[in-house]
Amino acid sequence: MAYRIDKSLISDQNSSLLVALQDDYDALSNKLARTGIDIDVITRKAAEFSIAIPSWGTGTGGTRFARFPGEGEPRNIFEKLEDCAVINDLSQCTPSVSPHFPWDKVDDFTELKQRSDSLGLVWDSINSNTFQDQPGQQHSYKYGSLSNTSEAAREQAVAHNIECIGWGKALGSKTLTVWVGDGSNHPGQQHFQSAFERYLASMKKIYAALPSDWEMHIEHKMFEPAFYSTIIQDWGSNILAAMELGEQCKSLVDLGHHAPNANIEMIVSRLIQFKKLGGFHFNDSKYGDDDLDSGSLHPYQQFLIFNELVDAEYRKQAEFNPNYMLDQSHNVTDPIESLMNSAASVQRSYVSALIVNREALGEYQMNNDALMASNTLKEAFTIDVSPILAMARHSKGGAIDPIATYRKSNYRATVGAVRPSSGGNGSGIV
Ligand SMILES: [Mn+2]
Repeated sequence: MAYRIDKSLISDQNSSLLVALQDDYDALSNKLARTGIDIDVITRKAAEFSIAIPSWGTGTGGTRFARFPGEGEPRNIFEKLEDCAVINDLSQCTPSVSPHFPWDKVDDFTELKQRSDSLGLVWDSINSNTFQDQPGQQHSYKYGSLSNTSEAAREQAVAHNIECIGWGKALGSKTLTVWVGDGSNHPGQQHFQSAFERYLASMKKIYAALPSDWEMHIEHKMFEPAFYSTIIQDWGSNILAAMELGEQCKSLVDLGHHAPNANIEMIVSRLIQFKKLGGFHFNDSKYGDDDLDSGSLHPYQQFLIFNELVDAEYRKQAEFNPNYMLDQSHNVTDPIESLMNSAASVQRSYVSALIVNREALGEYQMNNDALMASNTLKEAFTIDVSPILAMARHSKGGAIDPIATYRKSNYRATVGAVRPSSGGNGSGIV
């Protein structure tokens, strides 16, 4: 039986915060009304916003040097689901979970589906894994998977992805996300074109097995684990592959998978324009693929990305329905707290983008008024939309202050008593 946060605890905590929240909400309502914005419309949109939790994010992360496990880490997908239910109960914007196979593989997918149903959770994109060898695996991925020079290794990787689609069907998912670590470490090690051709030929076999109502998302990553070249290293290779494969294949943008200072919001705009934006993995970074908490370093960049997304939403851009997901490594925080904080941070960027005065922005752009165009974005970004986020959560039975309520619940210590430590020496790559 899953341990859940007591609803009465949430309402008790909320009742002590509601008067102040209503004051702040009314003040913000008046402020927004002066520019013709109805706060309740924005709050309803905020309440409809959702972002998926990666199953692997519920465990403590680490680096290639070490991992320092936290208390009461989930030991399997069922316990990961319990943690995801807590996150959603308090945040009310994370109703879906993205699994990773074979990490989350079970014998009985019907049982897993029943469990997620009972916790009020649904399944987001399925992630395949051909970037590491599994025990007993016949062909190694040391020299790549879908682009391996060995046909047998490529076929094994294709078969795994097709198997993932089958498990996804059992769970009610509609998306397969493919990220491969294929690449090279030495100049000359790999023939670039031949490797990309092998990758595309393998991906075509997976695409052919895709149900007609599914999408396949390709995730690019600049470097790591390969440090000289990577098969899908940037959005250029990504969109080329997606265009080659067909309409059901789109590109996925992980914020940490670009060169430092890359203009990610412009990449997002390009993908939207050519109907190839499949989804996001949100996180933040300072040096590389740091997988830090979303919005912890570059909240303005996150806002600028949502400025493009909201623009597409308002324009009713064709084939625009991206999946939102967090993809972070929580090395020194309680993953549940980081995931709640990060989901709210992404939701905040969405809400801030909703209150941009788009009519004024459009006029400033047409008149080449760079300063006022920039100020229009900054104005929306600097308005504190916290009362909207809190009211959206409260309206759905969530916590006005998710972190405080979570700490008050004593959930971590409670599950810590029934989930023994998984040990601290393993690799921390998640
Ligand atoms: Mn990712």
